[in-house]
Amino acid sequence: MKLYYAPGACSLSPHIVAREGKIAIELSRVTFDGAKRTTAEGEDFFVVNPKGGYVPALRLDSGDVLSEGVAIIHYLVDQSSVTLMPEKGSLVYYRALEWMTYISSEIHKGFSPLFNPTLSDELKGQTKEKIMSRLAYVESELGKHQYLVGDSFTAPDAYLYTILRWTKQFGMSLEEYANITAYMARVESREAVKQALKEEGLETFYV
Ligand SMILES: N[C@@H](CCC(=O)N[C@@H](CS)C(=O)NCC(=O)O)C(=O)O
Repeated sequence: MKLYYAPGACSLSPHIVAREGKIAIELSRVTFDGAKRTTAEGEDFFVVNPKGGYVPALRLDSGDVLSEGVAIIHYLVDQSSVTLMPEKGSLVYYRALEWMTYISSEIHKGFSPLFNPTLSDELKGQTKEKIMSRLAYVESELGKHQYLVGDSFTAPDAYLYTILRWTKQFGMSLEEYANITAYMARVESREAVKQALKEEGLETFYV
């Protein structure tokens, strides 16, 4: 299997899940150069992922390509013998799905305007304020246990950690959120996470 990624992008979350799950994947870095996107192998990435040329995408051994981070993560979880999601059918399983959806639609996509270099300072400020207000809920939930759905790491933790790393990139302080800050350090100190960061050439920020 080959994961198409860009360093530090949301593709880091399936990368972490693969490393946590001890799943052998190859990595292919996608280079964004203006309107052009090229894989490490020189393919036009818009051909690999015609939905919009965005990462992540996962090429299966069959040659089929899966896109959408949440779907890729679930695919990887189901390939692994390591438990990375609560037991299917349990309430906590649906809590994990609830988190995946919330992170995807409310937090991940909440950051999207900040990647637009032409965004006005006013809109930047409003966007950051909205993200921070969403994080107030995350902060209170993380006061209850070590990870999002209990005291064990599960797939939504890979996703939340990946997205919240962007607060550094955009100069957003997590100082007022002690539980989130401790959580980021907890996730980042995991060997699989450190390995994925290293493979993408990324720094550790929290440990
Ligand atoms: N719906 C996609 C969105 C993925 C996405 O936002 N990818 C970003 C990186 S985090 C990207 O490749 N952006 C480039 C672009 O949209 O042109 C998913 O959830 O996987």
